[in-house]
Amino acid sequence: MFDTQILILTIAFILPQSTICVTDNCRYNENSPWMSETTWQNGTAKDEEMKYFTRSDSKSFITTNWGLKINDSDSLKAGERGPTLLEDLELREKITHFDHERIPERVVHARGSGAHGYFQSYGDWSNLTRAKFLSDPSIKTPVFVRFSTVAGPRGSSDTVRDVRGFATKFYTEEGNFDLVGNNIPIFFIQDAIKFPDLIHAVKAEPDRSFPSAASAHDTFYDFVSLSPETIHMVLWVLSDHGIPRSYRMMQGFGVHTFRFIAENNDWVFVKFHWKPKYGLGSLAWDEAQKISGKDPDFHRRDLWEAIENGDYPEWEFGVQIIKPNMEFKFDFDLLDPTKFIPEELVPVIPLGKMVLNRNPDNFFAETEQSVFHIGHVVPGIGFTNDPLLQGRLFSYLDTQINRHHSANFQNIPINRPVVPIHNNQRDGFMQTVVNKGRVAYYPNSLQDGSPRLTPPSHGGYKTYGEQTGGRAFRGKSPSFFNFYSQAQLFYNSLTQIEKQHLINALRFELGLVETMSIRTRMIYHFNYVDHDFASQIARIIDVPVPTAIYANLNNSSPAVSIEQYSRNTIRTRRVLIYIADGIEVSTLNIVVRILKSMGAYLIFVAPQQGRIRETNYIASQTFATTDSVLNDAILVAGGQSAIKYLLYDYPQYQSGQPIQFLREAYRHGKPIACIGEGIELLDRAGIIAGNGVYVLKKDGDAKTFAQDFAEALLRGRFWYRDVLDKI
Ligand code: HDD
Repeated sequence: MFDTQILILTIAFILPQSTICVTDNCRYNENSPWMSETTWQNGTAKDEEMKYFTRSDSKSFITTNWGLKINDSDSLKAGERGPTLLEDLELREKITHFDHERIPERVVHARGSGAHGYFQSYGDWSNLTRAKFLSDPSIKTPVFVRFSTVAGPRGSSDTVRDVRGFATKFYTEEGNFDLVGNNIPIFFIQDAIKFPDLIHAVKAEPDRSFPSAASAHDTFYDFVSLSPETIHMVLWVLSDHGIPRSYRMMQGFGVHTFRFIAENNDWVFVKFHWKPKYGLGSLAWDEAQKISGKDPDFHRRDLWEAIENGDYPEWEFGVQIIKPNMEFKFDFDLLDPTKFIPEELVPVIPLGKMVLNRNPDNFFAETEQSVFHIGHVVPGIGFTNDPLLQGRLFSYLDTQINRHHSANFQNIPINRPVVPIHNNQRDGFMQTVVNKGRVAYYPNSLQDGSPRLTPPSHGGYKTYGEQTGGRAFRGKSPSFFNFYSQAQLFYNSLTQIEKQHLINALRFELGLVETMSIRTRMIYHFNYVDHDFASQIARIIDVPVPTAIYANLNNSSPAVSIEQYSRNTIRTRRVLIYIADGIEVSTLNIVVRILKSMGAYLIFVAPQQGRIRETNYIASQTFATTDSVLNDAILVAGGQSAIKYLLYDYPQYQSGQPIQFLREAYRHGKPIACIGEGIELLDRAGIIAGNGVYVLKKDGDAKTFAQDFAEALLRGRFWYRDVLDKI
C-alpha cells in the first residue's frame, strides 16, 4: 500500500533546499534580525525584537491614527455653542478607540503582573533533554514571566489568600516554551473536566457577585467538601503559601509530571521547580487583609520597584528526575496532579537560573496581551497522560481566541517567538503579516515544497511515541483514589506556628460559611488528615468534635515548610525608620550604613515629609502615607526631643500612629529596634525587649546592635511572641 507520509517526506527532501535552516548550527537565522551572537550571549534577542514594535511619543506631534496632524484639541461644533458635527472624524476616531480599549480579562488569573528577563543554563543537559536552551551555558534565553492571583478579577487586590500563578515564556531558538505553573506543587482536581466547576465555585457567587477574590464562602466549600481530591490543595492554599510576601519570594512548580527526551530518545519523567534566590516569605493573614486596603498593588509594586532598583528577582530552575522504571514505585500515581514528590525522596537537581531585569514598557501591550499555553513546548520536552494536563492542552488555545478575538494572537509582539514563523496559516482578524506568493498549502511543488518539514535530527519536534490503548472509559483510575495521605504529610511537615496559621485560616474561612452541613463535611474530611487538627477547627466553628477514626502516620517532608526554607540575604527587605526633628544622628548613621551595605531598603518616616532639621535625613513618608504592614521591620532613631515630638506633640493631630505601627509590627512578628530614647515609644506600646526586639542603650555598641537587627531581618519573623496566636 502506498504511504502518503512517505511521499510527502520524499517530495520535501528531493526538492532543492531553500534558505530554510535545517542544520545544527542554524541558531542565528538570517530571517530573524534580532538573533545574533551578541543578543544570544547577553539575553536580549527578545528585547531587540520588542524595540522594533515600541513607539515613543516624546518630542512628537499629535496625529490621528491615519497620520493627520491635529491643530486643535477641541471638537468641531456647529457654532460656538452648537452641537458636535458628524464630520468631526478626529473626535469620532478618538472616542471610538477609547470605547474599545478593553479586552476580556482572563477567565482565571485575571490579575497579574509581568517582567522580562533571561534564563541561563548551568551546563549542557543534553544527556537529559534535547532542548537547546538547556544545552549551552554561554547563551541567555530571553523570558517573560507573569505572576497572578487566580480567583479575583483584574482590579482586585494582590494580597488576597489564593494560589499564585507563575507563568514563564522562554523565547528559545527552537520556538517558545511556556511553563505555566503555580506557586504550589499540586492542584485541586485530577481531571480538567472539573475545572469549570471548581472555578465557578470559588469565584464570586453568581447571583450576588460577592465575595470577590476570596474563597471564604459557601459555594467554594460546598464544592470542596463534595470533592475529597481537593483537600490536599486546600491545606496548601490555606497555609502561609497562600499569602506570599512577594512574587520574588515564592516558589514555582510545573505541577504535572512532564517528560524530558534526549537526542537518542532516552527519556525520563520530570517535575519542574523554581526556587527563589530571595528565599521564601509570607504575610500574616491580618497583615494581608490590611495591605489589601493600604496598597492593593503591593505585589506588583514590589516587583516593579525591585527591578527598577537593579535588585533583580532571581530563581533557580530545577527538576526532579524519575526514571521510567520508577513510574510505579510511589504510593501515588505520577499522573495524579493532586500529589507531589517529596524532595526528600527525589532531590531537585538545579539546571539553571532565571533573572528578571526589565519592567514592561506598556502593561497592556505586554502583560495583559501575553498569552501562555501549556502546549507550547520545544523539542526535548513532552507531555504525559495526566488528565488535568491533557484538558489544559485544549483550554489555553481556546481561551486566547476569546480574549483576542482572533487566531492571530501570536502576531502580538510579546507573544511572537524570536525565531521565524513559516506555515500556511492565513488571514483572520487583524492579520499583520504580509505572506507573499501563490502557495498557502502543503505539500506543494510551486514553492520548492516550502515551507518544508524538519526531521527530528535537525530540530523538528517529535512526539514521544507512548504506547496507548484500552477501552474508552469515563472515570478515575483506582490509583487516583488516595485523597488524604499527602494532605496529612503536608500538615505534619509544617512547623508549630505554620500549623497554627493553617488552623486559624480554616477557622476564618469556614467560620464565614453559612451552611452548617458544609462546615460539618469539611471537618469530616479533616478528621482523616489529623484528628487534633480537625478538632481544633471544629471547636471554634460550632461543629461537633468528631471521633478519631484514622491514625496519623507521622511522615513528613520538611522541604514544604516556608519557615524552614533557608534565606541568605536581607537585600530588598523594607525597614521603616522613625525620624523627627531633634534625632541623634551619630548612632543612626552607623546603623543606616550597615543596613544599606546589606541592601536593605530604608524608608524614612516622620511627622512631615522633607529634610529633618540640621541633618541630611529626608523623610519620604509620613505616618499617614506608609504603614507598619507595608514594611518588614521598624527602627526608631534616638534623640530626646525627637522622641518627645513623636510621643507627645505629634499624636495630637495624628492619633498615635507611631505607637500603633510598633504594636502591629510586634503582633506580626517583625523585628523592631530602638536607639537610645526610642525605648520610650516601646514602653508606651507595651513592648518589652527580647524575641526580635532590640534596644541600644547609651553605652551600647551600635555595630553589634545593627548586626543583631540585620540577623533578625534575615530570620524574617518572630512568630512565637505571646500575642501571635491571634493572627
Ligand atoms: Fe490554568 C491561565 C496555571 C489548570 C485553564 N493557568 C492560567 C495561568 C496560570 C495557570 C499561571 C495564567 C497565565 C497567564 O499569566 O496568562 N492552570 C494553571 C495550573 C494548573 C491549571 C498550574 C494546574 C496544574 N487551567 C487549568 C485547567 C484549565 C485551565 C485544568 C482548564 C481545563 N488557565 C486556564 C485558562 C487560562 C488559564 C482558562 C485563563 C487565561 C489563560 O488561560 O490564558 O485557559
